[in-house]
Amino acid sequence: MLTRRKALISGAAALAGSAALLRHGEAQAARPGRVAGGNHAFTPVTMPNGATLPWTMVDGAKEFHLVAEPVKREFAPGMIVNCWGYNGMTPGPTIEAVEGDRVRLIVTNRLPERTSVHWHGMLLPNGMDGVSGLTQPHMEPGETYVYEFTLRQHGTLMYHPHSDEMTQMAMGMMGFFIIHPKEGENPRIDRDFAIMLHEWFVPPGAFTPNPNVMLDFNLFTFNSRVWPGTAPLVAKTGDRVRVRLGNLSMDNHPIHLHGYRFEMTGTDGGKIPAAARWPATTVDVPPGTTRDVELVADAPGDWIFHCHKSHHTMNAMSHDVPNMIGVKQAGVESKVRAVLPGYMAMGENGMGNMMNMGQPKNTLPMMSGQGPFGPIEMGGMFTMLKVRDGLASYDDPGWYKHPDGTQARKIPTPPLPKP
Ligand SMILES: [Cu+2]
Repeated sequence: MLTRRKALISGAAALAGSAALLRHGEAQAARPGRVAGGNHAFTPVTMPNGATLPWTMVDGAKEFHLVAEPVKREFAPGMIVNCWGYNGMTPGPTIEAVEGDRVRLIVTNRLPERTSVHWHGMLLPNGMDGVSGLTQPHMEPGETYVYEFTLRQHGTLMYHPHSDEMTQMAMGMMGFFIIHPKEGENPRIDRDFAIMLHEWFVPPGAFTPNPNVMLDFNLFTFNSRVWPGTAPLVAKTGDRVRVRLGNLSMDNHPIHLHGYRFEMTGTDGGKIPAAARWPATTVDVPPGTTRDVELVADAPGDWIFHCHKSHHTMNAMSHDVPNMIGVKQAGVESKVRAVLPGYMAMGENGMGNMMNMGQPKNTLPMMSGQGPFGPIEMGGMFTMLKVRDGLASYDDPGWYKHPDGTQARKIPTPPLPKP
């Protein structure tokens, strides 16, 4: 029999398990295509490497179940991290509803410490705000609390604990709460993605993040995955694409897309009026906010989408390495090896070829990922928008085939002045 937790893990599993989990009414789960939310059509949100939370209609409210608990998360093949999250995952499953809906959120605490859930950005009765000690008692291990309110807004909102926040958020406890506008979308959205940005310090060789770190993080994630473990965002040529970005980490993340201009169309406060938008290629997402950007996918290709802080596209980053760029190290290696067997002189010509050095167990290379033309030399907050003509499905279409005459090519080096 499916356990309840497994039933909540993925869209497919949720559908299969919903009969066991749900007692009354209809089940709603993430699936491709257009679905009805109340009387209003909307395109369901796609959580790359994540899932959407199913609900049942009970006594006039959409009822959602969240379980706060320790979870194991694979950041990329080769690295498993001991995190905390909801329903077996970090970020927790996306809650999706429509403006005007009544929602009931039933939360059980299976953590080793007390918690609460705060509904970030929500217009709600003060007693539903989830601030432990102020608006409710702490939710002790084993206890269940229910939150219930009517959605009076739309936009990209979030949920996270308001109880030992420093530990619980550093361990991965956060999720999206997405509210679609009741009047629908105009223009309509064809692909609607949600990506939670986060940062972690997992000492090399360790399995558990250290929540005491304030600035010097070494892993930077999209939906708690790092490149090359991040799923691509796939769209058909002509699709209108929205990407919703949420940030509950300690830093801002300037997220940049290649090959396109986009507009920021919403925040955790809702839609931005059309007259207030401007074109850009990078959107900065400060801590404690969400940003929605939209574009029309009119340029086929594999376009990278990444944080523009270059240390945030590295894995297992260590910041106390001496800078050896331009330092002549000829002869150094053999001399040092006499006293330190196995010493490698490195970094003289940059660090791009250092991706395959040996590392401690459960530690990813700093940069990795193989592309069609060689190593991509990235990590962390990095994925791709893959746009193709006439796609039959939104599965990963593989690498882009560049039409003749549209790709950089090698030519003989022309004579240059002497350096
Ligand atoms: Cu960043």
